[in-house]
Amino acid sequence: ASNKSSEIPSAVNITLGPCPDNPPDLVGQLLIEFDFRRTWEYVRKEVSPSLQKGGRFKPKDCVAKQKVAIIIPFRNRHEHLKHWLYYLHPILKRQLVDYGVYVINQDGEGVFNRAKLMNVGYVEALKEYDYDCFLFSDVDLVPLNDRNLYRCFDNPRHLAIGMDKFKFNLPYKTFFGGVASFSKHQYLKINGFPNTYWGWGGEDDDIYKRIIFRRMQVSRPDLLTGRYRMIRHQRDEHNDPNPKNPDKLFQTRWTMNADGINSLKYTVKNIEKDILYTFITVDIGSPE
Ligand code: UDH
Repeated sequence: ASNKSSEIPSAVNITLGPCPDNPPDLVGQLLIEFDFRRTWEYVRKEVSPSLQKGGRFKPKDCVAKQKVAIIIPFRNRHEHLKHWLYYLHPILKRQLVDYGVYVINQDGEGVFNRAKLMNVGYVEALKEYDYDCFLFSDVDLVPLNDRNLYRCFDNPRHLAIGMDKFKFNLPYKTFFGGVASFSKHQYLKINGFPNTYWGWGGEDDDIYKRIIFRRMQVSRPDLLTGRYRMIRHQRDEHNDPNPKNPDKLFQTRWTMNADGINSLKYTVKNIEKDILYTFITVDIGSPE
């Protein structure tokens, strides 16, 4: 009994190794269905274990190579958010990333502005944690394959290349909508996203142009890995196609230097920490 204490090491020093590039628990093709009977209680029970408040997760047996902020532009799509969280949390856990989910909720009933909300997400996420990768996702898009990795690559990455609504193909070659990731460096190189695309349309093409004008390329998964299911819905209120947006695209080369992360202005109204997500309500103003 006298030497019992010497059998117990005074400090257990376990150094975790880096997470593998090919996470071993991925399964490939997934069955995705948007069942209206799925409740919030059920989703919480299924996916909150191992999450930390605010929709945060870290692999427990290895050190993730990237810290990924997942940013969702949002207003009035709670039903979609429920399905998104139900499917994406388990996928992201299997992908072994150190991540947090930020839902950026546009306050009020003004005209929607997707790209500006995504800029807000970038700034707000960085206030919380030293993220080095930013992944922007629409709330109604769920990948059909967990090998479509939600992380950053050598070039800005477009992940949602094969949506079911476009018959699992790109609608056009330079399409950049839906889900995309940027390292901090790549994002800053293009001055973030435009703040001036109010209403539906154009902002994703502007972002594509920024990437090309800054001499980067777009990285993509293959067409099978890049399949997505979109939750069917009606057109939202206060997000009609804006006829001014297509013309703005002729100016991107010049406007991108002054319209972006360097000109972003907004006011945070509220921050709510749920176990499944961080919900940030912001006043982003209205078109000038
Ligand atoms: N979004 C909201 N609330 C809104 C508008 C947009 O949360 O009121 C977000 C949401 O993340 C959505 C994304 O912005 O997924 C893009 O919205 P969108 O309307 O530009 O794109 P989506 O593909 O719809 O969802 C296109 C119009 C569909 C009309 C279909 C008629 N059958």
